[in-house]
Amino acid sequence: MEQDKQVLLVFIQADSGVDGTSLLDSASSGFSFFNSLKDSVLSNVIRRAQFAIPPLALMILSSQRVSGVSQTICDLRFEKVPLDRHWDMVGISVQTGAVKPAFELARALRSKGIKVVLGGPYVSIFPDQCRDHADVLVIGEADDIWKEVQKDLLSDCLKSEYRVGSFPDLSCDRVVDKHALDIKSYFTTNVVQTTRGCPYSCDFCNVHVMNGHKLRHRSIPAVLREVEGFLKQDKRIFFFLDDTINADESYAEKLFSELVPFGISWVGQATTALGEKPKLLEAFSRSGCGALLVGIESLDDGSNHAHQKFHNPSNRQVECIKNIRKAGICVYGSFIYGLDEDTLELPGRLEAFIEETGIDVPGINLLRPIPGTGVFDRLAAEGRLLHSRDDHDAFRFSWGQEMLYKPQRISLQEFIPSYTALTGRVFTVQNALKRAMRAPRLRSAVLMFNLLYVHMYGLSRKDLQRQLRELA
Ligand code: B12
Ligand code: SF4
Repeated sequence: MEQDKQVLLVFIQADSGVDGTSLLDSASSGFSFFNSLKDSVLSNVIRRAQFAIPPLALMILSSQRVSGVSQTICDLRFEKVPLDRHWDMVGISVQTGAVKPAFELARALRSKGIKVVLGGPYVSIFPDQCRDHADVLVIGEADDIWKEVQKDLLSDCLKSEYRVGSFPDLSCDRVVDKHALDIKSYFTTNVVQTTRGCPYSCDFCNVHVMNGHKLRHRSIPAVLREVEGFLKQDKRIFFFLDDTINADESYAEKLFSELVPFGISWVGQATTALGEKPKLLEAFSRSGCGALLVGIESLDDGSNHAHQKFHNPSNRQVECIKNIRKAGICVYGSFIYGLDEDTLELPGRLEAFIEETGIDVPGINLLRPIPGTGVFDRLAAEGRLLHSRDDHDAFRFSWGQEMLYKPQRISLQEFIPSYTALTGRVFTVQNALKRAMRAPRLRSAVLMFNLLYVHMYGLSRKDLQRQLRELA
């Protein structure tokens, strides 16, 4: 009997960030054995405990089965590429900030005669930059076309490019399963997406570029079946990966009301507008929502507008966040300091806002101009990027550890000390304990996140101070 063709699907680890923060330049830490041991232990804890969820994209692809092809997922956050086994084809998911390690892996595999397929956000936005690094490119959302690629592999007629003509229709039922995953590596494997696309156009984001502005829905019965099926293998918490789980309020209300009997607990991402919708809030709370990440970005409407973010006006934020927390849902508030209209008085307001609202886990990010976003092109045109616009490696994934552009209204020499002073005040052990004590739920998780941030923002300050010295 002929053996199945073996396909490996690889998810690349980022240098830093949620994949396990480390100093961008370890020499600046004043190397000591103790320091590096502590940093590597904490980096491991962060990787495993913080967001150790499987790559849904690769679960979706491996669930598109073709007879005669066997698929395995390799997540480089937890394992090395298993080169001791035979692979007919390796697919790599290329994210924009991790292009370099993806291309290096592709080169190493191709030198061994293994066929390499590249897909994912970077390939979909910058196919021309990827051509020389792959045997096959898949451009766009590959939910359906992946079967065609596998069939062509079987008949030995792979094309050099597969381009998805239109966004896949999510309303037809595609089963997502976990057979290709190593379930025990993860904090949970219950990752579900109910909609794709985003009606908004924030210029620092490329979700609307990759997935379009129209919200595409999966059918509610299909999502319910998926939740039921997932629960049989893994009873842990669910992550709903939709960018805005309340984007279509009536769909969300129906879905989460129907999920109440499943007795799950879940987390997701929402806009603060949820705080003004009591029925939806109640459906979220009753269906087991423990925490929501909300993107607040700047407290200055002018700044948000300068970046094409018009939803969530600042005068309604406080009330909305309080209402969400009153419903028993923790709030992870994600801010960006350094947007175009931000000034040096913003940090004081931000600290007061975190206190007033009682935000359980604050995340104070630096703007990351990601190639392929509106803000990247604008900053390049205005001469405000700190690296050449063609050097995509320079715009790597990292935590709030380096400035990649010049803020509009604050000089870098003033901005960096102002940001590091802010994170130094917000992320203290004392504040971590206080936030955990007052959290409406999930107190140990709130404590863990806040304590990890004390460590991570400490590293961010060291890297930024080094950058400031270099700039001087
Ligand atoms: C869940 C999530 C995470 C999770 C899981 C990571 C993951 N990618 O699965 C965690 C929390 C770990 C995470 C971490 C980070 N994330 Co994140 N994350 C998301 C989120 C919300 C959903 C990802 C998802 O599952 N989408 C659904 C799937 C189905 O879509 P997809 O990944 O695009 O895959 C489709 C196609 O691209 C293609 N495809 C993808 N891979 C491959 C591979 C092959 C071989 C083929 C053929 C096709 C193919 O087919 C898929 C099916 O249609 C997205 C936003 C979004 N809407 O996508 C951000 C997003 C991917 N993250 C982003 C960022 C910046 C990060 C971090 C850098 C944050 C940080 N500072 O540390 C890290 C980087 C981690 C890493 N190693 O890449 C950016 C990436 C920007 C970019 N252009 O690359 C996004 C787009 C958010 C944004 N607003 O810009 N993230
Ligand atoms: S940041 Fe969120 S709301 Fe804004 S465009 Fe991206 S996904 Fe949509």
